[in-house]
Amino acid sequence: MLRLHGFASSNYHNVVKLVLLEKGIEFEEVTAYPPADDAYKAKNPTGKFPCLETEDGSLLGETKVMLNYLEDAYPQVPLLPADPLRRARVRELMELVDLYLELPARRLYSQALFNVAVSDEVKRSARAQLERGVVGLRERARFEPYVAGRELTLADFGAAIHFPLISLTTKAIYGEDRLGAIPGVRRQLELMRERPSMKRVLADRRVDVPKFAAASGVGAGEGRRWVDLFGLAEGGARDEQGSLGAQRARRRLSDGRAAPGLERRLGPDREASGLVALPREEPDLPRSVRAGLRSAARGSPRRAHGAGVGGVLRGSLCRASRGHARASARPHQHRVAR
Ligand SMILES: N[C@@H](CCC(=O)N[C@@H](CS)C(=O)NCC(=O)O)C(=O)O
Repeated sequence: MLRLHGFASSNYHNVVKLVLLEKGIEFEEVTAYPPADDAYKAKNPTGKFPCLETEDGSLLGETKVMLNYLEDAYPQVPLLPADPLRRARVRELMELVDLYLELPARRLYSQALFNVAVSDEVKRSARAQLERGVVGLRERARFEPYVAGRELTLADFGAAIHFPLISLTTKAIYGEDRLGAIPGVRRQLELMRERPSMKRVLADRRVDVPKFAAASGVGAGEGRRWVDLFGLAEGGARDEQGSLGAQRARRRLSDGRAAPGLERRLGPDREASGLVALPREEPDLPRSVRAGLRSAARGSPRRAHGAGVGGVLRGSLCRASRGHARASARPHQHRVAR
């Protein structure tokens, strides 16, 4: 049986999981949280999550590679068109979403989601990349109603998982949901949310977020905030489908006084975004981790990592988890029954 190693709060993990579910492939999820320990790195040397173990025990890293493998090895439920050019177009859309939308948005997650400011320079350069992505999506995506046209394709899963967080993040940082105005995005997300695969992924994510927060070593209060934030991201471009957590998060994020102990921290960028409410105290991360996050947010080359400053599911938060996870002898890896 195939095994998907990773964690159910992770965007990239969930993209692969959606494709496994859509294709009706039997698989087992083996939960492993960042930071990658030696056992995980033996499976995926980059230490990135997820990694896919094939039926013969071979191991694959990199999400889009996994998707293409699943398409080649399990063609019964096709998620790419037969025509080579149309296949290439789907793959172009997947690259566009990852490179020019998800990765730059990820550089902003630390401020948008975790109250750790990113520098103006990071905001400027992320915006330039995001604009390429927005223009690319407008020009290349079809949304008829799916990203690449009338058929559901591999490109729809990354979109369904990443778009809501990108919307939330661009609204928080630039005061505008940069995807919201693209015709068809909202409808595609609505359709995707109706799919049983997506319902299952979102339900599993809800269960995992507190575990992920605990594995990352943040305190209970911050953990609850993460639950709320992920709930908010479920709403995506359309709010009304959000969970209870999403509704609570919206209240917290929109009026700074709704939740006890929270206040809006005044500052030019946050003030403009109107979205970030902060705990009265610093988030309950250890001091060394907060210093690391700030340093990364300033764009310090020593700390900068991957595509830039950290974010929730890669980079800073994952780095944030490192100290804690090492200090606590908490086992990192366990199997989850499906
Ligand atoms: N290019 C990778 C990106 C995967 C990625 O960034 N995963 C995050 C979790 S969503 C991660 O591994 N974070 C831990 C880290 O960066 O150390 C892929 O496509 O699989």
